[in-house]
Amino acid sequence: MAAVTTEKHGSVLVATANNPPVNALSADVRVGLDAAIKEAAADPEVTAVVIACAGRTFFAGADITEFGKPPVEPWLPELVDRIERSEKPVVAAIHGTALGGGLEVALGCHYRIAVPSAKLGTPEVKLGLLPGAGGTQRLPRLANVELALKLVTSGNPIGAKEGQAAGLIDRLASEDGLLDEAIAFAREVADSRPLPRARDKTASAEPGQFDAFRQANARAFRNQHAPENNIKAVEAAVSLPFDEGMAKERELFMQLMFGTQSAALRHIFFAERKAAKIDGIDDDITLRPINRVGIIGAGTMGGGIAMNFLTAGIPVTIVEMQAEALERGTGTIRKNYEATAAKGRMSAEQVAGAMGALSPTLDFDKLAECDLIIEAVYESMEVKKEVFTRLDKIAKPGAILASNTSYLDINEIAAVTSRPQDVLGMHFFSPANVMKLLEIVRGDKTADDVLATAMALAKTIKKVAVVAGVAYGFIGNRMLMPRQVEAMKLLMEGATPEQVDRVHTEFGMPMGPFQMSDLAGVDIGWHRDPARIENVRDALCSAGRWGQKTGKGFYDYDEKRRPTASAEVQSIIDEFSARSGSVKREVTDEEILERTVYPMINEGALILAEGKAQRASDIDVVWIYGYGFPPYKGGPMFWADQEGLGKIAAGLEKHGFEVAPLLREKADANGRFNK
Ligand code: T1G
Repeated sequence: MAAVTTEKHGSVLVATANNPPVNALSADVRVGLDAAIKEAAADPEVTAVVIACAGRTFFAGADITEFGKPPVEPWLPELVDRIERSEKPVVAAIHGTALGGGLEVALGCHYRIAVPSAKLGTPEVKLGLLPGAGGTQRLPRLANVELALKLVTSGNPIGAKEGQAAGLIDRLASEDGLLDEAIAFAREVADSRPLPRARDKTASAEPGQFDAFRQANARAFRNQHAPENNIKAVEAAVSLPFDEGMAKERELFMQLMFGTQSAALRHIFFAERKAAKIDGIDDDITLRPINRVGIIGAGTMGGGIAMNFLTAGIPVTIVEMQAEALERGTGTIRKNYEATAAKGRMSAEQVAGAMGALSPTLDFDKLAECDLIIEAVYESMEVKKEVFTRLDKIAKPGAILASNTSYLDINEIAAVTSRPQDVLGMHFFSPANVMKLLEIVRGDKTADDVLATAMALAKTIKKVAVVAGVAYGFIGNRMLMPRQVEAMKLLMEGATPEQVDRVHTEFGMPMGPFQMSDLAGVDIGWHRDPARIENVRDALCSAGRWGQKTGKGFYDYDEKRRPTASAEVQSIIDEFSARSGSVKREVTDEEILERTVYPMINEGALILAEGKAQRASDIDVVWIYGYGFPPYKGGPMFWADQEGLGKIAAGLEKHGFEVAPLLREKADANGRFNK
């Protein structure tokens, strides 16, 4: 099937692209569109052109799979220019998501008609790029600088109605009449001259508008190259004539295209999608129907997990042992939804719908109606075994039994049931209704359809899921442990919590190891015996320094939870440092980075070698979506590849670590974790 077909509807030539799944503007599509414009120009009967797309969406952008390969003509900016220079009006018929180069094609057209459900966006910044086919020059001219800056630096789409209000869309079509209405629109404008072209308009800005925008977004854009280049390109649209602005856009685009940050972001784009594929299981395996989900435990995790399904329209039965805990849990769910509604991100009806789909109960047997049951009870193997023993007796045949455990052995839990094939781990990250990562832990006996059902469900509840093998801490938490151990050792040698955390936030992490410990709770895993003080953590917990929840942990916190260094903590550290016989010294930032990040990569190599992660890019996805690893660094394994595995191995050896065999092997071969 040709990538673009043309058909005359009277005097209107309709060019329809068909490049599933998202009509990416591949070379074939570009050649086809170019031919259609030439065909229209050569045919005296043709008075106007409509560019449309078959399938689910208008062009969703340039074809990202072509990046890094030798460019094939016509290049997209050139094609958009030819469309705009057409002597006959070209109308874009937009449905689905007109994104990136797709929106740029539409902006090169003389008119744009869209269905109300269509979305317009320039997500290039999320790939570390900028709209490189004239988007930064046409958006400010057709709409305004403020909207252009918002679109190109956020990467988030706007709806067709907002687009129309801003001047990007000329007309809204009915949802099921787009093509006919586009053809009628083309007929209507066939003779109107001069043709409206973005390049003939000018863009203007308020004095200081760009710098004010930079300041307002400094924190969000920190360490990233793409946002600033996007701003510079829009500035050029105001300060330069169109063709010079286009040249500036190209220069700024090429800087990004060949930078490491875009390579990292494009890696993550594909890694996130690859993570959803389970090696050895057919994509068309029959999934188990999930019509009702049971959650055991209405605490922070149980309530957050429940919200994921309620928001996706899946009824939930939530079970607690005590009425008071159940009341508190369902109250928290309602409060969270109401807070979301207050921000305008949900309507009151949606809140009512979600809460209406929640069935709180003290009756454990009610779980017999559920197709998937997730336990989110206390992190103790004994407690979990007890729960699964009970579940085995009451859950219906074929129900999937999942544990939300963060560390524990799924095989051991499955073994207490008569149905280990129906058991797996679904490890959500707190807050479970917010964090996108879901580790799906595959037990030795987990059935393929159970695993595939959980993976498909993850997409339904808008999670990014990664399959993990059974090992203490699975993937993310397993890599976190050596980092935390080393961070504590560095305190004994003279580093401070502030310094260690600063190194990590400067690296791009949202917070450092000690800030994270205070957020999660210094007391997690503490033996709870205040008289037993064997290390810094025991001393902090015994002193009531449990973290943000008690107003103090490694840091002191004010009423707004802003951290300040604590003299009491420093004296505890100094005391244990003296006891450990460590000689306090100046610890450099570089040493801190090497001793806390390299061991994570080493652990990642062990995870890969043991087959506990399907691929290195899955580990990258875990860290970006579960722990806020900076996406513009591509994840720990991608970043290690960029640093050079030889450098990582040498750094580990320098600090006395045993280099994982797979890392050593790849370092010696000058290899990479990610292909
Ligand atoms: N190029 C190539 N493949 C793409 C693609 C693209 N632009 N977008 C999606 N795919 C593949 C994706 O890898 C997956 O493949 C399948 O399509 C379904 O995608 C010059 C330079 C459109 C909102 O950044 O945001 O234009 O895994 O699973 O959840 O200025 O895809 O099935 O083999 O995501 O329904 C700008 C990226 C490019 C849009 C649909 N455009 N795509 O979401 O499906 S740069 C983008 C998306 C650019 C110009 C610049 C989403 C979607 P597979 P999916 P979805």
